Amino acid sequence: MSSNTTRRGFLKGAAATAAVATAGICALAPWRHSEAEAAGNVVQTPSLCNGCSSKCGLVATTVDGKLKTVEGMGDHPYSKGTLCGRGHGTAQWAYSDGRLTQPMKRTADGGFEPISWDAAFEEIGQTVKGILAESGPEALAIIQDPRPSGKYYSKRFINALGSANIYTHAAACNLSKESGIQQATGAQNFSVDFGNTKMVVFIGRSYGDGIRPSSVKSLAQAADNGARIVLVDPRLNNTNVMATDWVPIKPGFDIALLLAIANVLVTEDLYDHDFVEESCVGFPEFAQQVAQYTPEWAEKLCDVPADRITELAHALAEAAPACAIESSWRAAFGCAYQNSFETARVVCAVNALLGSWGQKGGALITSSPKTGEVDEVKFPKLPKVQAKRLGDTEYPLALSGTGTNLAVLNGCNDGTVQGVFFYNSNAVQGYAQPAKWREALAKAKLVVTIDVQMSETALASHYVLPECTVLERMELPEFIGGKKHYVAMRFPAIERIYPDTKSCDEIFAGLAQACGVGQYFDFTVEELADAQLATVGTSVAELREKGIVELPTAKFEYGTPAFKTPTEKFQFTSQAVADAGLNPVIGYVPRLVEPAEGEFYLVGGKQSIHSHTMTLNLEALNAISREHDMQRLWMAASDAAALGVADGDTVEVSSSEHAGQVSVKVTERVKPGVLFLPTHYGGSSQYQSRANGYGLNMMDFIPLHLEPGVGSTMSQEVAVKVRKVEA
Ligand SMILES: Nc1nc2c(c(=O)[nH]1)N[C@H]1C(S)=C(S)[C@@H](COP(=O)(O)OP(=O)(O)OC[C@H]3O[C@@H](n4cnc5c(=O)[nH]c(N)nc54)[C@H](O)[C@@H]3O)O[C@H]1N2
Ligand SMILES: Nc1nc2c(c(=O)[nH]1)N[C@H]1C(S)=C(S)[C@@H](COP(=O)(O)OP(=O)(O)OC[C@H]3O[C@@H](n4cnc5c(=O)[nH]c(N)nc54)[C@H](O)[C@@H]3O)O[C@H]1N2
Ligand code: SF4
Ligand SMILES: [Mo]
Repeated sequence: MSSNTTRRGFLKGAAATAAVATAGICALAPWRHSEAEAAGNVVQTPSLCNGCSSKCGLVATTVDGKLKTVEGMGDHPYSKGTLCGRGHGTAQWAYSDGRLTQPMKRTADGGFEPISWDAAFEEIGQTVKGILAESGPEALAIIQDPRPSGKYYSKRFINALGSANIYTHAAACNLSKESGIQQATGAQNFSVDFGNTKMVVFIGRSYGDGIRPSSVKSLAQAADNGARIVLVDPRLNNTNVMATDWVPIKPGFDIALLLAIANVLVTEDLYDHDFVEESCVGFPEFAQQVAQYTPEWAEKLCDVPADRITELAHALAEAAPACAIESSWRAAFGCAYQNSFETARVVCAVNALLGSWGQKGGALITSSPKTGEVDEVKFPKLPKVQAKRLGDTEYPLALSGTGTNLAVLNGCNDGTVQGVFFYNSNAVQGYAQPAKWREALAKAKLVVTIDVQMSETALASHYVLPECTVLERMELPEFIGGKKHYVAMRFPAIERIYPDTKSCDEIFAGLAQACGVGQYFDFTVEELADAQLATVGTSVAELREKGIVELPTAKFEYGTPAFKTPTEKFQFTSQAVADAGLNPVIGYVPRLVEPAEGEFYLVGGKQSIHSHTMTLNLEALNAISREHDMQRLWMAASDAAALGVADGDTVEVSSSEHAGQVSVKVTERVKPGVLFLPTHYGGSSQYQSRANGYGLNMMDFIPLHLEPGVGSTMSQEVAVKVRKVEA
């Protein structure tokens, strides 16, 4: 036997792919160890997937130095032994033909030419120093999609330069939702106690499409336990295999449905008096306001029959406190509408009336672990940043950890921002209308993108710096919260294939050196990782051996949680919301854009094999899309009949902003009057041969307007026309 390793602790339970596979969501053949073993020198390395922000634990197996397979890590709380299809697809990134292999610089004619790292760092450094001298640190900004090393190094880099302008993708994901939950509960998110729940209502969240393997498994367990699982969605999504009810709803009116449920609970005295009296502020004001939101009122807005709303409210009251409105993620109120922030507050209010906060089977608020202080000589502290982050004054309700990245777009337009860095972010294609991002970035003096491929954002940059791919690098420890606490780490499983690529830490250290702040980056990623891990009682060596380590800090118990709001109570009213000029009492806010006669609502959603914009060019995943025509626009059969459109026909979709053609999937699974577009398609980088021009990008259709208070992108505030394109 030629294997030089045995199956180690981190593989425990890795064969447990069954739950996901039986849900029909992602059935990839588990790896056969013996086959690989027969082939040569087998090495297994624990690491973390980078296919999406879940960063599931994985075990990579190489044979003679070449990646053979990846499997979900048995003990990782998100993978629980299973990776989703994207995890398998993105593992191939190292060998992808679409990779960036050396630094690139934009030429005068808009093309790109190779440049050495030294020259790129030097030129970027000079431009940054010029911007600092002329306009100060406020003119610099960085946008990053939080990754284990990325979130540390991008913040340290921009802060070292004296700028507070660091943002994530959240304004195009879950900013409104998390900001709303924060105003009500003090936490940014919550989870449902699926193992014990009797009833859960999903508001436009699809575990079967927007996947995290552990979530699919826990929902499957709830379904097996006989829980009632309600999907409120304008389309019947792929969680349907585990659901008991589909409530088709008019997009952007979930807030009306939820307020009417609250109305029934309050007016019929079905709410939890103890919780409301002991643990809440503002209930009397809320109760007075909610009296007008009757099921009949809601029916006219959201098009769900009043008696169905009443039945849902009664069923929830019956199941309480072992039930909850689930917290959702993006589509319905993460960043979609003018009322997304408020919808999140209403979700929290319903859970409060049900008394489900902290209860078995209810809505749980858990904690997250953190690294402690590390040696200040080796890892020097930065001077305090004096400047305020751009956007925070106009959008005071946006979560402080993320901010609104659209402040950068606005800043480029009005000249306050002149230098922009992107790390692991394709803002141009996904955070607002691409044409508007391109126009804004064209005004900046310096745009630098750190990516693994020529993304649409890279194309809008002066310099493109190639990172080595995920399984070729080590990153800082990733701390994972929940009922239990863990720390895991990304280790390199294969040698770097292209010597001219660098890892996140190396790139930021090089940039910092060139910009005159190199003294803050004089350590290796492994040194910092070890120092951080020592503060929680473990080490790089232990993680390399075990893959993941549980930390003793969680201390979760059922019972009313400590609400970390300014009032230390659950807040039906919020002073911060009042200060932002909005209604402090949780209530109704309408959506902004209404289709005129003959127009449609347009909604989007994930597909199990793609992540946002980044996986579309990967050979295996793109091939699956093409085999099944997954780029198609979903249209209700009755609408298709009225327009004379048959399955597979091509239509032109147009909004005030954009027009484009796509073929149609005619279906009974979408509400009449609503069109559903998968969100991954419509690539426009000519360097991505498979993604370029395949399908439509929903963001092209969306007017640029920001949600009041939080500054989210309002990704579904649009009305579209459709006409059949004659062959
Ligand atoms: N059109 C469209 N827009 C969207 C979405 C969508 O589905 N479609 N989804 C929305 C949501 S929910 C979110 S969370 C955001 C996500 O927005 P982003 O976080 O920006 O995600 P992606 O659009 O996938 O772009 C990620 C970029 O990182 C690059 N990348 C991948 N691996 C690496 C790596 O190892 N290192 C580096 N440096 N770069 C890497 C990819 O090539 C890609 O260009 O987008 C939002 N906007
Ligand atoms: N496959 C895959 N999984 C992912 C990701 C990915 O890119 N691909 N990304 C991860 C990330 S960053 C995110 S944010 C999550 C997103 O996770 P989700 O929010 O669950 O994802 P979506 O598929 O965008 O939306 C879910 C459903 O919302 C419905 N919907 C749209 N508009 C409305 C509305 O107005 N009201 C209601 N009630 N429903 C509506 C859609 O029809 C869709 O079925 O997924 C995570 N997991
Ligand atoms: S959910 Fe899928 S793509 Fe995301 S980290 Fe986990 S395995 Fe990777
Ligand atoms: Mo997201």
